[in-house]
Parts: sequence; C-alpha cells; structure tokens
Amino acid sequence: MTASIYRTIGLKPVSANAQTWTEESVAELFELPFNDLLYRAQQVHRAHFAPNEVELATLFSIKTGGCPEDCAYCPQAARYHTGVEAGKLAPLEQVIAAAKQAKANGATRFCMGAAWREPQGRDIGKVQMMVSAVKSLGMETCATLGMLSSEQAQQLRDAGLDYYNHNLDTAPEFYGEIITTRVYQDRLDTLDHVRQAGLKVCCGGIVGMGESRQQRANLVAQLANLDPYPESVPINHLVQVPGTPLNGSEPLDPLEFVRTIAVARITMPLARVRLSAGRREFGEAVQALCFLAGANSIFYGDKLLTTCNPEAAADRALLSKLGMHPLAEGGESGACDCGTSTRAG
Ligand code: SAM
Ligand code: DTB
Ligand code: SF4
Repeated sequence: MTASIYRTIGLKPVSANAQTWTEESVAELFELPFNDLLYRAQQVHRAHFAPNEVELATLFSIKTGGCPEDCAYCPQAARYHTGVEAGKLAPLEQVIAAAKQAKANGATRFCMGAAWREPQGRDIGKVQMMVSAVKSLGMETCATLGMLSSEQAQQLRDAGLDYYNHNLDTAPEFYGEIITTRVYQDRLDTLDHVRQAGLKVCCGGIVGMGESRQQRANLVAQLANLDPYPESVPINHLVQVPGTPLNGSEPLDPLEFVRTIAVARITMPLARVRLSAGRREFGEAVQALCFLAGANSIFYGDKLLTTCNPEAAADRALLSKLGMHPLAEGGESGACDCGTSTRAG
C-alpha cells in the first residue's frame, strides 16, 4: 500500500506488519456506510493483488471425528451427536489420490485437516509423509492438526509444509462461550511456534456464532495485530450442524459477513483473505460482494471437512460469470494496479 492510497482512503500509512489496530479503529470501519467500506476495501485490494484472481484451496480430512474438544460449532467433537463417525488416520495413498484430484481440478493449495486437540506420538511422522508427497506434486501444502509444540512445528516445516492453519475463531472475550477445553493463549502459543519454525500462518475465525459486531471487530483486531499478521485469513461463516450447541443460532445478516471480509482486507492488506466455510448458504450475489470486498481465496471442492461446499462446477461457473480466474500454479501473479510486489500467501 502506498502512502498516497492511504491518503485517498483516509487511513494512516504504515508498514504492513507494524501497525497496531485498536479495537475502536476496527469497529469504526465496521460502522462505515456499506458502499464506503467496500470502496475502501477494493482500493486496498487493487493496490496489492490482481483484482480478478482467486486462489483455489482444497480441503481434505485426514482424520475425521471423535475429537475430545468441545468447540460449540464443530460436528467433529465426540461429545455432540452429529452423525459424524470417528475415523482413523487416512492412508497415505488416499491422501495422494485426493491431492492429485484437487490439482487436476485446478486447486493450487491442498489443506489437510485432522480432528485432533493436538497430534500425538507418531502422528507427526505420518503427516510428514503426507506433506512431502503432496508437495512433490507441485502443490502448496497446508495442515490443520490442532495445537502444536515448537518441535512438532519444526518437524512439519522440515517435511516441506508451507502453511499451518490454526484459527483464533472469535474475540477473546467471547471465546469462553464457544470453547472451554483450551484457552485463547494456547492458540496464540501455537501460532508463535508455527512462526518460529518458519511456517506461513493461516489464521482466521468464524462469524455468525452469536457474537456482537464489536466482538467481530475485536477478532479482526487480534488477527491484524499479530506480528506479522497472517499470510492467509480464512473467514468462516458458521455452518450450523444439527447436534452441535450452536445449531439454531440466529443467522447472521449476509451483509455483515461481507463487512467482515472488507474489514479484514483493509486491516491486513497483503493477506490472502479466504471466503471459507458457509458460503454455500450465501448464493452468488453475496459471494460476488465478498470478492468485491477483497476476498481472493476460496475453499474449492464439493466438501469442506465433513460438510458440503458448493460444487466445483458451480464455482467455476460463478468465477466465469464474474470474469474471475483461478490463481495459476506457482503462486502469486504479483500483478496489481500500483506496481508494488505482493506477499506470498
Ligand atoms: N482440530 C483442529 C483445530 O481445531 O485446530 C483442526 C481442524 S478444525 C475443524 C479447523 C477450523 O474449522 C476451526 O478452527 C473452525 O474455525 C473451523 N470450523 C469447524 N467447524 C466449523 C463450522 N461448523 N462452521 C464454520 N467453521 C468451522
Ligand atoms: C478453516 O478456517 N475452515 C476450514 C479449514 N480452516 C480447516 C474448515 C471448515 C470446516 C467446516 C465444517 C466441516 O466441514 O466439518
Ligand atoms: Fe476438535 Fe478442531 Fe472440531 Fe474443535 S474444531 S472439536 S479441536 S476438530
């Protein structure tokens, strides 16, 4: 972001990783007239990214269900009766086959998710083999396995992992309403271990869990104040699953979701902001607004971890209708309006 653009949009010029966002300043962004907010977000977006390019990331559940944690949104927590069966760790060949399929469909990133509180014993060694195999296909690799020690993070890095996904999920003051089996600081500690190991950070949250607008702003402030802020920021819309405590929550106004994307874009200009879980319920027009607000990544493929995502063919049709195209293999195009380089992410 050049200083001139910050003047244009009324924000102070700062270096990408050194700005502190107060909760008030983020809340002020949320309060802007919708058109003003989207205009600002689009300006920031165009300063750093090719405006019509979107990253396609495919998720694969390497270990489903049976999780000991109590995350109130999650269909994979053993304590809720959601119909998700606890499975074993997927065999390596199955993971490779899924990654090859994802690549053939046009995804450039493959994200492996496990319903663990944290990896145990020999788990990391097995995931290392998956990471190396997927990496050798020429895909970017991401994993989300729960809490990590410094050593585990380093082992994943050594295997060729590019990104580690670990979400803050919500604002610190709302967190206790959603999860009681681990605390916010545990999440921050894992993010530190991931950074120290030289991995790129994928970290975001979920909206639509009954939090207030101020709490949405506080989540974004937490993310934007990580130093440096994450390279990837998944913004999930709660997928309501029968059997979970959050099933039946008051639905979030979709325009409020769009605002959250826009505020994430403005506060984390170089991050890849991912329109993540829960977009199937939105329809095309709201998704188009999310792209206008600066989202430039989606989960792509008919399934997320255990719930449905829009069908890949429908996504291709939507992108085509919008004149958007997938990010090519090999990463960032670097193309943007202002000529500054983009940060991988
Ligand atoms: N077990 C690991 C952990 O929790 O860190 C990794 C997998 S967990 C499923 C990854 C993330 O998925 C969660 O942090 C949460 O943000 C998101 N997620 C899970 N269930 C969701 C739901 N029903 N709606 C939206 N996002 C959800
Ligand atoms: C993230 O932020 N969202 C993804 C990914 N990271 C691992 C997971 C969404 C899960 C949605 C519920 C399910 O399919 O089980
Ligand atoms: Fe377990 Fe992760 Fe689901 Fe929480 S979000 S219950 S840690 S799988």
